[in-house]
Amino acid sequence: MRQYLDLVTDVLGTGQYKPNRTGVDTISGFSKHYEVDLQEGFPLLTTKDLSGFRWNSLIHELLWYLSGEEHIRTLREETGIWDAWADEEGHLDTAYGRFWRRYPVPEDDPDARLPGEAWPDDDHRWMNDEGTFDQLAYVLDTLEENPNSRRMVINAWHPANAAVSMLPPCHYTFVFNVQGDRLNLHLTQRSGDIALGVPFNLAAYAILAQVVAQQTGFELGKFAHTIVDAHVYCGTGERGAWYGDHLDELQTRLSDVTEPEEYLDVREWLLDAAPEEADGEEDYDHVPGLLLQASREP
Ligand code: UFP
Repeated sequence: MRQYLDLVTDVLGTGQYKPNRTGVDTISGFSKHYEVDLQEGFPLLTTKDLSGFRWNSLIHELLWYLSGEEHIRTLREETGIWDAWADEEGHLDTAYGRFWRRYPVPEDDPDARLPGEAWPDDDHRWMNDEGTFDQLAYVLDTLEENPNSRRMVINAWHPANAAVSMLPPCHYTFVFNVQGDRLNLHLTQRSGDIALGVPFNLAAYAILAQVVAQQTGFELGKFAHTIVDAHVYCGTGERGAWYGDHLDELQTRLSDVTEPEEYLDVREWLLDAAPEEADGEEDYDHVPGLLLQASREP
């Protein structure tokens, strides 16, 4: 994908050396942005191995976000990618889906809710029984009822949680935007590991855009991605040698490719990775079922 390779070239060419909390130093650039037209195909990086179990992890991680679960008890049967961050019972504090589907709302008491502030009532259609807010339901309904809205934001960032979390969300907010009959998605990421994290992040949100477009009847539009601190780990620093060096790998990826890459057809893989019990059955409610539904349509 040309845009990814341009991102790598840009950061390596213009970025600055930057130590950070990990003990492995980076070459880092500020506010990097690219866009991909999803109608031209799926932005899967053919220079990065996203096949097999990695693809499977990606799909299950996305299903997990959509489920709204704050624990990984189901997810860890499929992939170990979040195991290191969770406790024995499977709880972890970087639970994107928990905020997507069940964002905390101040309780109905005078101290938490200031006079004049607007909050939905407990029986409001986007409130869950436990008094949390379903951002995804809000967006899906708004796409149907008022698609010109400029407020279709889903936010995984909770400042108080983020301040004490071991790993606050990296891809922390995204916005749907309709232009004509096309549905676009813009993702903002505060911190992006270009070699390791970003290929997965962009693939996951491209799938999400695809399934939401199919569910709501829009044509697929663009995926746009802004990365505030876009970095490449360069294998120096106190833990550098242990962690390794992404520079060599990225240089190989750059030199391998002379033409914009071909997109791969992911439909077959989606079907392979889909859990059987999610086959349109009721145990998966409306939204997690999206991915399946989308992957089965022609
Ligand atoms: N990172 C990503 N994408 C992700 C994820 C993590 O690029 O989806 F979960 C990288 C970014 C950064 C590190 O290199 O993980 C998180 O560190 P920090 O919180 O210090 O930014």
